[in-house]
Amino acid sequence: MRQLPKDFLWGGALAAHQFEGGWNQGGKGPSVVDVMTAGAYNVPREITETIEADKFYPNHEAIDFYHKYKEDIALFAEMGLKCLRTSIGWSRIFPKGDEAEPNEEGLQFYDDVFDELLKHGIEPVITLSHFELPLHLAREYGGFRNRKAVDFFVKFAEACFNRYKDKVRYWMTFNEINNQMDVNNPLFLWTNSGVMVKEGENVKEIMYQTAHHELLASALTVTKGKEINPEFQIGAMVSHTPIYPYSCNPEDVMLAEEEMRQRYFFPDVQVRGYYPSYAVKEFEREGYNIKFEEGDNEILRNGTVDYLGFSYYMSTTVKSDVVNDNTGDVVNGGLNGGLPNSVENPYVKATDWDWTIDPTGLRYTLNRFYDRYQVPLFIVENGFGAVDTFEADGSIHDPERIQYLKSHIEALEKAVTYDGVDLIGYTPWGIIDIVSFGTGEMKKRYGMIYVDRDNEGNGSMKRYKKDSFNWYKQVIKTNGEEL
Ligand code: P53
Repeated sequence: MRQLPKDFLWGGALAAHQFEGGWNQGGKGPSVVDVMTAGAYNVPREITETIEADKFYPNHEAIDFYHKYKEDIALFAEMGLKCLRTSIGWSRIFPKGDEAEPNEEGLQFYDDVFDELLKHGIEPVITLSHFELPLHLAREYGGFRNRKAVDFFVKFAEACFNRYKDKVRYWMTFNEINNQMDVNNPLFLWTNSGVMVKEGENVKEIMYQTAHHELLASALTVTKGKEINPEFQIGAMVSHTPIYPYSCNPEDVMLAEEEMRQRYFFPDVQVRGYYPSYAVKEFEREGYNIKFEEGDNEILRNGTVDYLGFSYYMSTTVKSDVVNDNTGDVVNGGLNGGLPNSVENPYVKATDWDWTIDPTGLRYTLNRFYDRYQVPLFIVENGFGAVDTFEADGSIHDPERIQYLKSHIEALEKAVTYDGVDLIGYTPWGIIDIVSFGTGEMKKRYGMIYVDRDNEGNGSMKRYKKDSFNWYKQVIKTNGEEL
């Protein structure tokens, strides 16, 4: 009874900027992440104006997949991955973002990577924009606050669709498009959209204008993609941290319901094809002047997604009579989740980075999404970021990671086999150790493959199998029967 569908896509997930390296090779231009230094727990990453010689930018070399991709893909194949989710670095294809023609060397790199994957029977699952906006578009155009970015993005997407139409079936438009709903941390508008907000500007209004442009870009991309290959499955991608009411106090329940709109706003538009009424009311109430052009509503209606991809790491909890003065955000302390009314949930434990561990929250999420949208779902990120110990004999024992993944797989299996949720696949985050997005650290590791590299960029870059490697191999081999 526990059986998952035979074609269930077991895989692993990565993002170009976090593992490729080769940041200025093959004609690649700098992206918004290439000017981000390393931070740490509660130390934000700095966004510098240009690349400064005396600063360390961990994404520049990352784990050097750019040169090691054959070796790494061989390891993925040994693990038995059926798919690999990664992104196409936008600034590898359009180095500045506004060129007339794409960069052939960049296109060729992904041809080589996809061929290598397909040779091993691994299907590439591709995110078009995973925090890799060309820096030039951010600096010269203001990123997605400028409507011109819509055309630049669609052009980039088209170049990818045309080139890889016979190699890639599953696509996603924007990674975690909803991160920027948390306007308290400038990191998110920058990495999602290449947007900086100046003193005195209304950050919420700018965020919604930016969002509108991205929603249009996403919808136009879906429509274009279907013309190029009707077989394409093009999805949205959101970061989902469900918000629980602290108690059965109706005020707590209603607060959680309202706060959840932060999570639902983007997929509501991308899946249903129109703005939800709570957002229309918010724009009216707050007096936001979001510029719509004629035809925009039609674009949104015509470009709805085929499926919803999402990341799930943790849950958070809110209480109506609490107002936090703490500055916690999603990156540093999932507990606070960027919400003013977050409180500790006494029923769940947390990781060393304060991200709660809540497998039931995954089943809950799958059910709520499926009820709301009735489209296939795809868990494209989930995982346990932790410090690993490299033993003298080259082994890495990571029982806590195995436990985390096992409990989340149990939860998704229940959602599929008991609740009847339509789930395409599961790609745990950072299948090989990579640079953390939130903190820029190397020591916050998610991988089942260890990479010898530290926070300062020292190390041999050699790869080693963790205990979780063989464990996951068995999970895939038995289609999730043996956990
Ligand atoms: P790191 C917050 C909440 C959920 C997912 O994050 C998030 C974030 C932002 O930190 O981001 C995703 O590396 C993102 C990946 C990222 C991964 O989560 O900060 O899509 O790029 O690496 C894990 O531990």
